[in-house]
Amino acid sequence: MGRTATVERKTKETEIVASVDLEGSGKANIETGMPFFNHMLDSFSRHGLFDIELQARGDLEVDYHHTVEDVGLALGEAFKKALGDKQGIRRFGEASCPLDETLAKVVIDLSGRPYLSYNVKIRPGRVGSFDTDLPHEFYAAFTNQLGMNLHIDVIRGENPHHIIEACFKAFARAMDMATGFDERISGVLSTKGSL
Ligand SMILES: [Mn+2]
Repeated sequence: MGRTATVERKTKETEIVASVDLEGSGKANIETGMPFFNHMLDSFSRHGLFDIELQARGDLEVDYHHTVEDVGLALGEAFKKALGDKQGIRRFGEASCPLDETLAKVVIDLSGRPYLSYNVKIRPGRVGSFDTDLPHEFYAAFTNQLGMNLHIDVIRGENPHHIIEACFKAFARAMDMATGFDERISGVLSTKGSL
């Protein structure tokens, strides 16, 4: 049985359709209107081995902020729907990814309780046309909508493109681990019996 979900989000600021397949192979079809953000979401799909289709149209002429945040909400909701009751999944995931001088570490608990700890020192500015503080908005929205505990730590790094990309790759790999099955787990991995 495939774990898939499609989510549509429409507001005065953005219109988003997002589909995810947790049993994918890393195929992505993503258009957000922001080339660098497309590149990061592509990387998330590829390295998490999730199939993701995402079309977002937003008021980019106002600011990228609305669209980045709403893409995070849509993907968080899609992952939540696709995960369902979380039977048999590992629940915890972690990964470290290097990219040249940068080393990023991500730890996830799909606990149902939203909490983001974002420890990323990055110089203010832009990568292409993409503000370096926008990933924080994306992760906050994703965390709140999915209900996960997400810790992101950049252990070292200088280049903003490398820092942001290493975080997305580590996030992808940690999410793949957390959402994946372990055949030794029966039911839901919680002493409470639910997540
Ligand atoms: Mn890159």
